[in-house]
Amino acid sequence: MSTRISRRAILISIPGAVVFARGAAAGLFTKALPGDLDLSLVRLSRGGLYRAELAPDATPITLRQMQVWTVTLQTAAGAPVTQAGIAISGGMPQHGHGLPTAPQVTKNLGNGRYLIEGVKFNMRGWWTFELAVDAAGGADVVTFNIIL
Ligand SMILES: [Cu+2]
Repeated sequence: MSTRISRRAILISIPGAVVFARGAAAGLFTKALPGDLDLSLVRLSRGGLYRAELAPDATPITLRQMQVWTVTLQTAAGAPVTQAGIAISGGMPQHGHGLPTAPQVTKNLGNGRYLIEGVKFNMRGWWTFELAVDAAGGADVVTFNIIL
């Protein structure tokens, strides 16, 4: 009698666990896009120190192809930021992973323009592309949102 009851309890609890696991997985992968997502390729840094403009080498931005981009950096007042250190990171906030490549600034083009090589996106969705800028005016971060 008691084994019959516990067996029944197991049979009931297994589908429950499956439903719970599915729900948890769905929660991980279907986070809604923030409604106020700014998709502009011209953005002010978080602390307001810099204004950055991203120029992909081709638009619309392609999937699974190595790209060369240019970023133009200015102070908030509009002066070119000519000697900046720029570290690049990013990823997909909804998926919890970073960029598939490690893009880097490979050339200072002068007048606040910098060449970024090694940009690639390997899936559709919402990507962030972050520039950690370190220059005479201080350190600040510019975040771009890109939807592919
Ligand atoms: Cu992803």
